[in-house]
Amino acid sequence: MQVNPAVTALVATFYCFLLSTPPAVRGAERPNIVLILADDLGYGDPGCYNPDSKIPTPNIDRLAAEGIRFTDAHTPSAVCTPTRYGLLTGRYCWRTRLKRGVLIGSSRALIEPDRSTIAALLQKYGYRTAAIGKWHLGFQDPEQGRQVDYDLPLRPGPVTQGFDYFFGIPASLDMEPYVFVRNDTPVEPLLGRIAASKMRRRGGGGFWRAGRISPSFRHEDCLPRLTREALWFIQDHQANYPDRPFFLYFALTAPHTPWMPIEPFRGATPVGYYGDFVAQVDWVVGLITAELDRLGIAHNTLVIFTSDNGAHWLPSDIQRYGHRANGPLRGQKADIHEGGHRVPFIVRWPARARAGAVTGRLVCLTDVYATLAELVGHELAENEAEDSYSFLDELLGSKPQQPVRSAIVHHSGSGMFAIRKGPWKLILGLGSGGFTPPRRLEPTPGGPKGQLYNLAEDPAETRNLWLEKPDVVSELTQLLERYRASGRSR
Ligand SMILES: [Ca+2]
Repeated sequence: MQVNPAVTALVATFYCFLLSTPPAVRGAERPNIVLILADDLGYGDPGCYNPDSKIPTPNIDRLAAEGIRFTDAHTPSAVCTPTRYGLLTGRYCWRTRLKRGVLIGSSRALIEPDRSTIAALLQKYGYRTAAIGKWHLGFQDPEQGRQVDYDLPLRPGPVTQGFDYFFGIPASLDMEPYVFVRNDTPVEPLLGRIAASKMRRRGGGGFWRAGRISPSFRHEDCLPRLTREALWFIQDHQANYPDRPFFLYFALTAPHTPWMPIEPFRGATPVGYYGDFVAQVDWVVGLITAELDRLGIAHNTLVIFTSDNGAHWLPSDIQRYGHRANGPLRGQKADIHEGGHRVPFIVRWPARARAGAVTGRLVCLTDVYATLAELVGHELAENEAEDSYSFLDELLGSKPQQPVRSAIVHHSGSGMFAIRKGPWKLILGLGSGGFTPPRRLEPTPGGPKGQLYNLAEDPAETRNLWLEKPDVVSELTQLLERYRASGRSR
């Protein structure tokens, strides 16, 4: 039979189109989603990111080997609260009332009541959603008062912002009040007080601030308790809602201070309490993935593992332990330099995503929103996830159906801005903008007013090209201004 070559070509083109178009994953095929967010874990802690890491991380390494490891992934801020806002809403936090720093345990809700979150999005598409772990985004309406009243329902809060279930602590593990909250209620009254612990880096015991505490709360028990809750949620879901997919946002309280590894991990690494705590974090990751295996649901579960900012790791720690928690990157947590916000980012989805891949694709944690939206076939509204770009094509190895991120805004703990496009990174200011001294420097007459680095040639940000490349300075400054003024970068 003669076949018209034009028809053959047309059919071939059609099949190519089908293959290159990632259809939204529908109904019963939708994957479970487990998003594990470590707290202050550095780019150089997991072995898969740093062959010289002194901390064994076999479970995180296994996720990377079975999934995709991103080498140029960034948190939208170099500290906790704003990163969490950005991750959940797909929008940079500096657009909100919080312009620098973080919330504390008595802060009112930061996420605006009319704003969607990834949890609310997934709820709409049939998911059961849970947040377990550190919230750190405030409770109750800021219009109704300044301080959270823990005797009243903690609404707005996780359960009004898209989560069917919440179990966790209000803020960081070194911030009072020290109490577990289930849904919108503390599990125990805040009857006690605890004095501050100042033993931060030597002598163990960890660091926390003085304040209110519930009778049975023990800092050391926090991570194991949260882990049991996360495992329980997965088991309960499979037992009672097997026909629906679930979304678990598991926000670990570690390896943030206080560094309090439990017994099997004490002394397990040559990196002190911090290293032992990171080893415990890795074990927690392994417990979650083992549970997915045991229940036979790992194949169609999309697991994301990442961190909310870089490690709080001083030059003296590097010297003392010979371990680079932020790898070869400059700076640490809260800094505008790469050590502050470039983090491990691993995605594993055996059913659909590429396995064993490493990518230099530029992503921001705000991009999780648009990626999951594309996955379920949701079109973003104008006022939804304004700083979010889908990277679904990167997971599937397909042609992008949506614009790909070309630039990213960085933000330090003290509110210093930077913008990155291609190899160029422009920082609006001198100094680290964070924990590393000097935080801010005034320009000298005739000297640079900010910092410009070429990360392709100088990944450790050692050579400031601000004066040599005025065109790049001008172009990136304008782009950042546009992103700030327009209320969106998508
Ligand atoms: Ca953090």
